Amino acid sequence: MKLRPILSTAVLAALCASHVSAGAVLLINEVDADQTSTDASEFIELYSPGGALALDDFFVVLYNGSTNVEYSTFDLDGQAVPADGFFVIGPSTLTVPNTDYSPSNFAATNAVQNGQDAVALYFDPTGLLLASDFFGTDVAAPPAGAVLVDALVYDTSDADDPELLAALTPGQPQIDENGNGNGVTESCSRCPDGGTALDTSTYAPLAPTPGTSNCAGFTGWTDLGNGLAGAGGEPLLVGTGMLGPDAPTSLDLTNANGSATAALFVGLSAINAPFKGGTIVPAPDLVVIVTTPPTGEIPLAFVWPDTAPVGVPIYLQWAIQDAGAPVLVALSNAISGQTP
Ligand SMILES: [Ca+2]
Ligand SMILES: [Ca+2]
Ligand SMILES: [Ca+2]
Ligand SMILES: [Ca+2]
Repeated sequence: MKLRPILSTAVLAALCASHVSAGAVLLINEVDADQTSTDASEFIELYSPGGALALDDFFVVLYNGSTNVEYSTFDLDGQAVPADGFFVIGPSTLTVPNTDYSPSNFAATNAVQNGQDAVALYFDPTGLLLASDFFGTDVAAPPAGAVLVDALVYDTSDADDPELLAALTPGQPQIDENGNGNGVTESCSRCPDGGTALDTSTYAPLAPTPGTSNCAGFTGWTDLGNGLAGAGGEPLLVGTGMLGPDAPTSLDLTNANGSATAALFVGLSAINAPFKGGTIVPAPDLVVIVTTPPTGEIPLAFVWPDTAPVGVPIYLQWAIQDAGAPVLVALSNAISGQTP
């Protein structure tokens, strides 16, 4: 007589998958694949938001984009994330600061292909898998029981890889390590650290920081209010992105009067002065005059300059010609940030 297992492997895997993602216990946080000349300082940084974490039954698997097949697997059995939450896998030559683990199969040079390729993190709830079970597997067919925890599909100025993206991070962006033209001196970095498993939208090419935060000293935007409604209500200014060297930033104005003259006030200090029946927050050091498009929306995306002065506050607010405003000028809310 055959005993029926109480829980099938598939059910067990599903249970553990929900456990792993619900706790968001471990994420890929940073990958540096490309350096100047021969790549000898490649690393993969994992991040545990909760701090120390045993890494038994976790595997880091590298996939080659041209074949969509595994080319290196690092078995993390017996390893542990230290209390600071950052765990660095790098070469045994210790060319990478803060290296926590140098697997014997992590080559001294060219261990991490430059893309279009992928790094994936799996958990094995069965406790039965070996690194060799991953060897030569197609990205779409990992060994039975392996649960995908997190992944990054990346490149160095290459086209997107449809097979890797579909299998690992469907609907998510592929990250270009060379997105700022500095691939050899920057890495694919999540900022803020951690984030949501399998969501790659917060990666940016930033300076390599093995074993430490990818965006220490970076700041976000603060909404300072003080909007003044026009005919269609208050124009809304939203700043997104972390302010830091080479970090993607956007300043998006919506709900403004269309086809109207508008002025963006930029200041390095706040004045909070009465203005057109409302309050202007920035003490203007720079005023940019434009005509709003008919949609009344002005998206402005840019990369925060790495030459920006350090520790300087910046204040922004729009004023838009609007017949529905008390003195014919509507104001967006003001926002502020601080250069890192
Ligand atoms: Ca490389
Ligand atoms: Ca790099
Ligand atoms: Ca491919
Ligand atoms: Ca880091």
